[in-house]
Amino acid sequence: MSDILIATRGAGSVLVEAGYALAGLPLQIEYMDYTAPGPELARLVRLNPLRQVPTLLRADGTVLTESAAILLHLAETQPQARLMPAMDDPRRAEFLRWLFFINTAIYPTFTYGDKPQQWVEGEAAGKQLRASTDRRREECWLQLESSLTPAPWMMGTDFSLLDLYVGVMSHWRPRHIWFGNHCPKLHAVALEVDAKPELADVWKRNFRKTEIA
Ligand SMILES: N[C@@H](CCC(=O)N[C@@H](CS)C(=O)NCC(=O)O)C(=O)O
Repeated sequence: MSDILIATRGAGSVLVEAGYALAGLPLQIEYMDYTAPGPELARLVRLNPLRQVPTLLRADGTVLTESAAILLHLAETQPQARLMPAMDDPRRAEFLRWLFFINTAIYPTFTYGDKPQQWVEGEAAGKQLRASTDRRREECWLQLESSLTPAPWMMGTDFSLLDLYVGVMSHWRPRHIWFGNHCPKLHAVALEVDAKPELADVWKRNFRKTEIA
């Protein structure tokens, strides 16, 4: 029996779809729309009170949430997939730093900026929250851009989960064109990730049209 991923096309669950594809593991994907009220959302909330995808139902009956937890566990249990620097690799600490930077500084900007009316009252406050979280996200990406020199991957010669996050998140606001103009090194990584043949089916399922320019 394979793990079951509760997913929304184009959302953070793409990261897990891609991780499983790179590890060559079977995965049953159940797509739903996390923004649409109904029985599928009610089930998601029961499994993950944060009502977020990815939510993973593991073959052993346990539930796993948080993309980084799911992917780090995958990397640990599937070392042949080489999804992160090994324990004794000097780049490991830096890898962890930026993985958590993306997850704790960048990802929440979507949580609070995507649906600002969930967090503040009034149109003006909503617009302000949207704008400030968008700005904060751009600042974070610029910090990452100036901190690492991909060659060709974020951690140097070896692909890692960091590349996956950059690749997937470049499809989201501020999107590829902004990355091309402001973060050319990250943009180059995103293009390489999008071109990975092992991930072609994942992209097809999730991003109708890649708006890379
Ligand atoms: N920290 C979580 C964030 C997941 C997340 O924010 N997913 C979005 C879709 S990309 C979501 O489900 N948003 C709905 C919500 O937060 O209400 C993770 O890394 O898995």
